[in-house]
Amino acid sequence: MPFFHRKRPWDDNPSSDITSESAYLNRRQFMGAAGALAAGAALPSPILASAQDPKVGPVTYGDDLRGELNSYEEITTYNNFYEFGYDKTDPYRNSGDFEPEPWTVRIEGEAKNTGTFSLDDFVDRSWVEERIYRMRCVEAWSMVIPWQGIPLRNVIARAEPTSRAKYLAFETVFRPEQMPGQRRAILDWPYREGLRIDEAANELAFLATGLYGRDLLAQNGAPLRLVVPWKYGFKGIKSIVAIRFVEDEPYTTWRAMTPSEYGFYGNVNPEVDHPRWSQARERRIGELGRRPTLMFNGYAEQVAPLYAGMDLARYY
Ligand SMILES: Nc1nc2c(c(=O)[nH]1)N[C@H]1C(S)=C(S)[C@@H](COP(=O)(O)O)O[C@H]1N2
Ligand SMILES: [Mo]
Repeated sequence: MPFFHRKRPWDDNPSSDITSESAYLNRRQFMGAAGALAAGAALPSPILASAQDPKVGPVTYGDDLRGELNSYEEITTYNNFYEFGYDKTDPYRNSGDFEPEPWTVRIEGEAKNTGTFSLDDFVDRSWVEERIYRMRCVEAWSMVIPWQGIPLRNVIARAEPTSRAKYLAFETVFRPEQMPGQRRAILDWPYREGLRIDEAANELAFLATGLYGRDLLAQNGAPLRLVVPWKYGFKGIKSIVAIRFVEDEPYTTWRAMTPSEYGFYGNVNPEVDHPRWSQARERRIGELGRRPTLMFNGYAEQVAPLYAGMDLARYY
């Protein structure tokens, strides 16, 4: 069964998609019921089996946010992805030449199981989950997005890092012929990001392959992108081709460009302002007015222990 299909009717026209959002929500409800049944039922049923789409998987986080979901159109037409240009609509307008398949991911550095993997080998389908997460950009806008993908901690466990591995360094693909923004020196390409290894092993850290039950579109970081919902969006590196286990804090693109504005951590924090944007409040896309920013974007319970004893105004 082809997992990474491209070119589907909705690829070209996200706005025709309102009906399939409700279809998605209904299917989710059905799968929830099927899952509950399957757990308690003795008899396997062919109808229930067909509802178990390996691309979607069980909802493991954020069911309580289902009522706040942004629309598929909002999530796929209002983006930051400078490889395709500066403006919010550039990523969906300028990504028509981008080819997300075939795709390979390199696992490198301080780990036992390094190598180059095809995406199908990299994404173990039995790991696929759905997670509804808040997403908060440092520019003070936010969304709620239903992702599908795999826990980053599973990838780390499979790689078997050595004791020298203290950080993970991620790298975006470099393809100026398919990514018009990369033909100019907007950033120091390729885009790079990193996490401390204990952050990367946190249960919330996720590698997304899809959203709303469909493969990721180019503008959202096809075919594989990082999602770390307690951090500002710039940490969520898109179109990943390499994950390297390293001993020292890695180079990260935005911090290297403007260290006074961007740190290594990028944790959402209403009390630490960005020089150009107050972080106390945020604009949820689709809402009028502003809402208060939540500490760690609402995920303090899961991640605050990672930063115990650290001065968050200094390690921003
Ligand atoms: N390679 C790459 N990854 C990137 C970016 C980028 O410009 N290039 N922008 C980041 C920023 S600033 C944000 S807010 C999120 C936006 O993700 P979304 O467009 O899927 O909402 O992607 C992040 N990942
Ligand atoms: Mo961002």
